[in-house]
Amino acid sequence: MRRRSVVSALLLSLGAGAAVPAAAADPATAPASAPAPAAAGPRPLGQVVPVPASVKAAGGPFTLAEDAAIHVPAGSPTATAVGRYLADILRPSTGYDLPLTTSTRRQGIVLALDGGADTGSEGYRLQSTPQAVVISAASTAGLFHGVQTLRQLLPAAVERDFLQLGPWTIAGGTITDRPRYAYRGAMLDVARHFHSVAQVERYIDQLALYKINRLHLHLTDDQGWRIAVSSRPRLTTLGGTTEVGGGQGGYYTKAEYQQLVQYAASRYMLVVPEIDMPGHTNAALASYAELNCDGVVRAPYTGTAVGFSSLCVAKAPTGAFVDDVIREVAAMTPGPYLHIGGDEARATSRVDYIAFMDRAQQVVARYGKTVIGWHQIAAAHLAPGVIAQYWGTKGDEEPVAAAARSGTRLIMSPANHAYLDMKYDEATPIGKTWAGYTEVRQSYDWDPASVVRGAPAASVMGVEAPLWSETVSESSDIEYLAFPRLPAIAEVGWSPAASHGWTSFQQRLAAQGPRWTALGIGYYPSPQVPWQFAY
Ligand code: TNX
Repeated sequence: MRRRSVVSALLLSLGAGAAVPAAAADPATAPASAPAPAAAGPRPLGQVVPVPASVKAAGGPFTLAEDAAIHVPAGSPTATAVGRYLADILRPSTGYDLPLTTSTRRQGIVLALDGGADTGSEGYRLQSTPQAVVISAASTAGLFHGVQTLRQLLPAAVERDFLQLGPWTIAGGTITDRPRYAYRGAMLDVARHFHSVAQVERYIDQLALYKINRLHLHLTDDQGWRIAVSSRPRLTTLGGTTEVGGGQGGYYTKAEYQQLVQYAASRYMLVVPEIDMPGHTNAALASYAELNCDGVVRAPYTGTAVGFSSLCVAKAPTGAFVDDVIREVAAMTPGPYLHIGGDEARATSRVDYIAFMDRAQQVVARYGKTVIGWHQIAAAHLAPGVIAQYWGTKGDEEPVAAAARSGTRLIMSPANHAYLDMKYDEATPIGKTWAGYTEVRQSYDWDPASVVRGAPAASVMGVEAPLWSETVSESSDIEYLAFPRLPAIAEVGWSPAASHGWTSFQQRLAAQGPRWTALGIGYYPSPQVPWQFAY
């Protein structure tokens, strides 16, 4: 029996409810505005991030009963897995048993694979009535995203991993929701500082709450090579042992990488591996002498400068190396995308850069994958289907616009809005400043369709929030920089353009604070947001 006495639940609940985020307790960083009081009764149906496409309040609320079940469709192991995922979140805090059942009674929590045509391949409908909260979708991805909405409609205390006092009530009505963009990504740089499988999985769980569906891993850079390549063992036994600041680094074995890919898949997230070439390659150049034009092995690098390294484009061993690496990484990648970097290749001549990127595209295609490259790849001859990731700040890069007009698709990561490693302001203890201070409103107020002048809106396939890790080593660093900005970019990627509005977002974001506290996320308490602390 999971239930405990009402008295102990009350005590636990009061203790937890009194908590405030560690960072917010510091008067120097506390928000200027007074914390808003916790609202009485269930939160309004649309008070979630990202804001749903359509919300219609109606009827009485739903309250989760102690003896409720989670109904899943018969014959769908993946939908059952979504039900289990939901039960794992709800059981510790509610203390309820919440058994999974395939009974077709529409009572309690119901997951149904019968979404109408209007929810698309990732959308869902959520109907809340006094009898049941029903999430229906055409796909299990849609059910999973609907579950994230359900979580956010419940009191924040539901995220705690020990018993809390209910009631667990959701306002009545219907949400019909589907994403604006199919590609909604986050990038983690595991090269500058290595991040363990457990750290990446923790971040995946946090990203899932905001309906992010792509995890781009920046696996290689000057300071470290993080993915095992059997045909090139020294990349990891040597190239994997360094990181910024002189720490011990690390790398993923193939089995560990598979574990990450599978964990992400269980959260409906596709891993996009990046092998950054021909620059950002000192870790490879330090592992294999033959990749250097002078044949002399490079010293390992633990600083933070960029733009000094290059594979020797003209040499035959470089071609063989690229083939080996792309072949093995493609084989470890169930998703369609393979990112080949291509940024800041300042130590590669323009002629060599174009020759290299032209060839690398062919290699990726030979192993059955679709190329993504940083937007400098537009200088090369882009093959049909290639995707460019825009990370500029001005939007005036004509080669990128021209490529988009010729059919290249774009992922939007404008550094002055979407870079999670920028400092919030001059007091931010970690992060960089080259794209400017980036407060949460700046992360929110942009439209992916109009970032690059002259690029057709239809060329934009989505957004991505990169987190470079020169100054980031612990999960607490990741979380301080990602929250609250990651949810802002997630909403830009998911919600209809017409729903965009800072005032509404600010209020909905404020209500996320107690949820992050319950999840152990030490967020940046931006003074732009009237944070709620009680839940
Ligand atoms: C630029 S964005 C880089 C990275 C750095 C980052 C720091 C891009 C494609 N390259 O190498 O880590 O700035 O903000």
